[in-house]
Amino acid sequence: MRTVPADLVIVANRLPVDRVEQSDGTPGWRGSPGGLVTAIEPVMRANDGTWIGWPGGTETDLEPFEYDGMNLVPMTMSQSEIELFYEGFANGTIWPLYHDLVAKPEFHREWWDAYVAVNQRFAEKAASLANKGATVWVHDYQLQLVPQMLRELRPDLRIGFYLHIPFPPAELFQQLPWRRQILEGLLGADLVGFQLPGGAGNFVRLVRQRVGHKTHRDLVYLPDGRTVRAAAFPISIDAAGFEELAQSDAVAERATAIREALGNPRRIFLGIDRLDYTKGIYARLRAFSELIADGHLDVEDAVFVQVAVPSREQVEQYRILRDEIDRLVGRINGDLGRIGKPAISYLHSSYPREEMAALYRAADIMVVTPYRDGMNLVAKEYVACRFEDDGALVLSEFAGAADELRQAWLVNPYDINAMKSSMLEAYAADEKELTKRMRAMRKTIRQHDVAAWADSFMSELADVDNTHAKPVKPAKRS
Ligand code: GDG
Repeated sequence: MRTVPADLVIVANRLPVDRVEQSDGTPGWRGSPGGLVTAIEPVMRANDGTWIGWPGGTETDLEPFEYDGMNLVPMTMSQSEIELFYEGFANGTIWPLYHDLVAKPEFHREWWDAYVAVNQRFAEKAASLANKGATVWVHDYQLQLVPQMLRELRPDLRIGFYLHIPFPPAELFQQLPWRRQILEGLLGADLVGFQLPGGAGNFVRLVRQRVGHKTHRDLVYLPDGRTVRAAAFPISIDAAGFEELAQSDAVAERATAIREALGNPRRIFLGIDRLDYTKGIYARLRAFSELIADGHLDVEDAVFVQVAVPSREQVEQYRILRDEIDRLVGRINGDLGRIGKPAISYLHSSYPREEMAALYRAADIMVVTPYRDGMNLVAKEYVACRFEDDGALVLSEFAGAADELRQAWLVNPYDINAMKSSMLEAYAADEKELTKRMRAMRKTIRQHDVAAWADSFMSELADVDNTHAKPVKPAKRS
């Protein structure tokens, strides 16, 4: 396929497709439409943009290709890069450090070296594909050095960076042996976007204290005369798309079938998370089991469906977590379940979007209790699917989504008794109470959907005073 220079280049660790075997046995691609693709697709199309990323695996010689009208450029990754860069520095150092040290981050110089090398390769690829004065939007914690590396290669570009996970306070960040390099890496961007104002504030404060640049509110003044803006852009979902899916006949039928398969209990509790130690799955299941053991709930009336989507299975901490949760679920069901009535229905698997919507529709109480989460889209998707203004959301105060979804039952996930009380309140809430809360949350989600998120980031980026670059066209929306 052609790789003509593009006016808009998206740089993310992953491409929005997975490698699959086609019916004739040859390898092909299947879209993995996450929130990011939905958000970025319209602006990609309007600008005939190009997306650079890793397709997973260790295949080499992959050529750029077109998928569903998007120009995709695959980056290769060697086995040792997967181990040192991806599982190592990205998921063994940055991920736990940025999530409040929920797990202990490891600092290894060879992991850092691989991080630098992979970031450099991504920056070089973006530099080779971007038109003169183009806009490049770099995503997430795996690629924090790309903005600066890219600016060195191509000072004519307009560069945006968005961090999907929290940006930690100075007390934690300064443990990082390479703290200054990361801050300088991000400062290569014209606009650095965070989920919440707190993350943007942490970043600006660290830049002032650690790098010594002058700052004023959300602006950083660099010695070369450039300014960098750091601001919050809370990410969201395709609210209308989820609502439409939830209203479809197929999803309605499937939701009824799910309830029936669970024995039509009075209330279904639901958790859906990547199997990650930040998500608080263990404590939430314990809280639910104690409600049964204490006699507040009965397995005849209530069941907890927990979907744990396999994630980062090569990383030791994730394997340990899986074993711990397997053991806990086995113990709870062994102690508290009855024949045909487990307390917890546990699924270690991933599902198509339709099945997710059916689960959201079937569930009366959604329980989202991460210890720390950039945003948490699952909470927003549940709200979007409750088109009858019913259902309850129990939500951790430490998820970014709690800033907007104020009418949820907000809980401290470290406080098991508080989680028990909130789950019980949500269980017992009357229709009027549920409607009042859900209606308010749905209004918020409709107004702040993913299209609004992408538009506001792109327009702020276009407004940045960068005299070399040309503006990007807004997405064409109906
Ligand atoms: C990171 C940050 C931030 C999950 N299982 C299946 C499936 N999913 C979809 C959900 C949701 C997405 O994956 C998960 O997003 P979350 O926000 O809940 O969590 P992370 O994966 O940790 O995401 C987070 C996010 O980035 C965006 O900035 O909110 O804080 O940690 O959309 O629906 N989708 C399908 N099958 C599954 O089995 N189809």
